[in-house]
Amino acid sequence: MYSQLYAPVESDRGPEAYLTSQNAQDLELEATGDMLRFPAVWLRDNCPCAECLDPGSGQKLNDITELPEDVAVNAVEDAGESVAVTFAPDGHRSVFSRSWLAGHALVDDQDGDERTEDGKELWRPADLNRLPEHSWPRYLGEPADRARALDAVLRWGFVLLHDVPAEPGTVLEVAASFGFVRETNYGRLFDVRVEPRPGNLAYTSRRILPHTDNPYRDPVPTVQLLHCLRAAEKGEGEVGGGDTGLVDGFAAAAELRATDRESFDLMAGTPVPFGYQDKSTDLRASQPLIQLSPRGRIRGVRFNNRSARPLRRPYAEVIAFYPAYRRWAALLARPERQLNLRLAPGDCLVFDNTRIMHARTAYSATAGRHLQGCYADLDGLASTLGVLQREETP
Ligand code: OGA
Ligand code: NM2
Ligand code: ZN
Ligand code: ZN
Repeated sequence: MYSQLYAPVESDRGPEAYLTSQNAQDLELEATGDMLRFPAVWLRDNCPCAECLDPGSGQKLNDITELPEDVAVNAVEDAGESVAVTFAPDGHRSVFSRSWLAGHALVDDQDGDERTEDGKELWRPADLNRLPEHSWPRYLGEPADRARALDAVLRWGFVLLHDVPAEPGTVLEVAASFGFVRETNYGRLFDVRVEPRPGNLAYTSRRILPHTDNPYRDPVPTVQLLHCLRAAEKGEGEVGGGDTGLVDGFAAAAELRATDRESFDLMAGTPVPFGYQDKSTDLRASQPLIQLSPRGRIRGVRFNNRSARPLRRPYAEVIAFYPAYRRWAALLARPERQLNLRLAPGDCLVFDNTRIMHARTAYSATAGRHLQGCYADLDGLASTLGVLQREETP
């Protein structure tokens, strides 16, 4: 049908859009200096006409099984800002804006997933020029400040909010400012303080090593909030332990991959059972300690020795797993990876529970320390940020 390699088609602006003779199904066009190529079936599936996209909701109406299997680009009219494509065999016509096409160019082999390490700034404490910290009244009052704070959670994995009134229940207002509380067996919110009969080591004054919460849930809550109502006191206003540590699990996993590929592969490839049981709860989930995306990029970490259950794998796998697990834990525990903070009353940490491990030092059981926490999710947080950014750049 097309004898030349590139046949300019019905363009009054010079040969900018082409059908290729090698594959007459494709559209090739120049946009912002690049030659882009789109398969006919892809174009047809993404047709923005009112028959294919519901104009009110913007949702797709078509069904892939109803598109002609031999769909091909039959003609192209390049009007500069927009490009009209007529398809064979049924003559359907679609008009795409050039900027939309440029913004949706096919990419090389990537996940296109901002949740992986590719969407993050990996850190050690020494890399943080300043802490991502914001004042709650300003966060509430100024959308641009709120956007920066939420962006910090996605980019760095955490944000520290100050001046959140140290009143019980306020942590729920913080969660509601960017998303939806994820209620769990611990309630909509939980009190972290010394309890007489603790069902979880969190409710003691023991030290807790770096971990992620609720590894025995699937899916895990992806955001955690910890709001300090009362810091540990030694008496006379002196601080008495209960300091917080944060570790970037993605940065640590990237180091494990770079320095000890075998251990990394074992952490990414071995499902580990986790569980939590009390009189009204029996939660179990089995997932690897390092979760990878379909393209093999780091996408999540789960680490919580308290809640790990006996590994039941073939003998040789168990033998191989333990040294790798020990190396991964040792890497996570390196002091130069841990950011140490001391939460004061009114401070509220918001962090990515699929990436940031948190820890606390021991404190005296009579120190009066009291935090309130709750869980939420990253998708809602990212949505709130997306809307704020839409308002910033109309
Ligand atoms: C927890 C926890 C942190 C703290 O409850 O899981 O990590 O600072 N607590 O008490
Ligand atoms: N608490 C604080 O995930 C865990 O088991 C860690 C969670 C009890 C809600 C503690
Ligand atoms: Zn259409
Ligand atoms: Zn915890």
